[in-house]
Amino acid sequence: MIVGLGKTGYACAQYFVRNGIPFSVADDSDNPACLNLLRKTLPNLEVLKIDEQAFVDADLIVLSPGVPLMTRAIQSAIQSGVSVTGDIAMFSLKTDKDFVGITGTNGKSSVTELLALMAKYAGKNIGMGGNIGIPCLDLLEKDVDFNILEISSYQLELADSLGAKVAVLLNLSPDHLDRYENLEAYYETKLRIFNKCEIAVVPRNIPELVDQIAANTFTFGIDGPVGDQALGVKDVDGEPYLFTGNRALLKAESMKIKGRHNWLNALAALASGYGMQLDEASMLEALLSYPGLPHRSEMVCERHGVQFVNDSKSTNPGSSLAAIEGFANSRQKLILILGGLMKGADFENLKKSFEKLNFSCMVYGEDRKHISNILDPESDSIKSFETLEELIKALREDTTEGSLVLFSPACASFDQYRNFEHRGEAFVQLVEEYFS
Ligand code: UMA
Ligand code: ADP
Repeated sequence: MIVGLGKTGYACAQYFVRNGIPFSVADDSDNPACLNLLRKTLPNLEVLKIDEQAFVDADLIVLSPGVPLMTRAIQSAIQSGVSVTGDIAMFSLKTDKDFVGITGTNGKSSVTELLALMAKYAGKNIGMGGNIGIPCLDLLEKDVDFNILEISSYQLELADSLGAKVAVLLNLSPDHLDRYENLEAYYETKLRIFNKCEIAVVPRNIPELVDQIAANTFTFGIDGPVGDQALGVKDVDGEPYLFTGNRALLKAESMKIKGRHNWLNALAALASGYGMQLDEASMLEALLSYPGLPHRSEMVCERHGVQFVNDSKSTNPGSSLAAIEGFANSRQKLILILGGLMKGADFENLKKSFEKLNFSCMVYGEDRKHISNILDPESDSIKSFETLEELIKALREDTTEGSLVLFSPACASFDQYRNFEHRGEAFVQLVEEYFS
């Protein structure tokens, strides 16, 4: 029983068709995302609703990551002995190739793409997929040297013994609290990335983790690295350099990707590359040429001396904090734009940063009042707007030459946009319109 007919469900259905395995499909929607596509292969396919009746006879449920495991019908199927799995677990059982699994609250797509580029520069033929948008079951068909998977916490919920050759945790900060009972539950799910891995890549700022993991470990952090298999950042003649052990690799500012969070991403990708025995010189060459992904701390334009950064992919406070730390400096006036749906996230650290660093803040969208109340309960210094368009229109009055406008919403986009890409494109278009 395939539950959810989006990208995951469709890839799973194709896998079952290829392997002659009979299946049914269930989805809550009257018009599931990939129904028309699947009907090209199976014109008479009927889609069941997600309810207990549909699941009583199932041998196995393959659950799409967007359908919560706690869904009542899924829980009662489990109680009556039906096994539930996910595409990542199926992939790890079926693949005969090594794979790197990358998770973390933020930076997954950036590091997945970067590692893929490093592998290509090192002459490897790789497959890349998972949460980044290419369902992992599609990768089983490809003849590659190894695969690189971006893995979300939703996907890890359904993968007990992953068995990655290299398992990478980038960072942990509050997110998805609308789906998990508490933060611990979310963090525990993330740590499943290390189950049965051969090599672990671990952030040094979670020290208790390093001792917990029974694998060959690489660590990375913003501090100076100590010992073998430790990567970090150290100053050389007053300039920050990426280091492995006591060896300088390259000047951090020479990379196209900017901000300390991107230095950490670079170190995590390098550590993963060492784990996969990629040639170091090729990895460094890739690192210097990597432009980063759109909508992630992306410098989009400069108008009348004002710089505009599109960080629409920021859907939680942790990623906005990283962007603020990356861009806040004493030379430029920073104007931060927040807004959208908070998803139950904790904005306390963002509030501390707002108090400590000298930036101004504007908000829009459904949770705008809540956000400004948290950041600045005592005053009305935060300007608030219903839509992003009204905000950008008003922004013209607030910007002076030398300002930097950082669109890093810290929220989900679904109140007013289809997704983060749509939101980022809207931001760029509005800037073009009102600042030309
Ligand atoms: N559906 C239900 N009931 C529900 C929820 C969903 O019936 O309660 C149905 C919908 O009607 C729809 C289908 O399920 O037809 C969609 O399934 P899905 O939400 O699992 O989406 P997919 O298209 O299969 O995409 C999933 C990931 N989506 C989610 O985790 C929500 C994609 O990550 C991933 O790229 C893709 O698999 C391939 O692996 C997206 C994402 O937002 C980008 N991920 C989250 C994030 O990055 O924060 C975790
Ligand atoms: P993910 O795939 O985990 O959502 P992305 O690479 O798409 O991560 O980036 C999402 C957001 O997180 C962007 O706003 C980006 O600027 C920010 N970000 C990227 N790397 C990090 C990091 N190491 N720490 C914190 N934030 C980050």
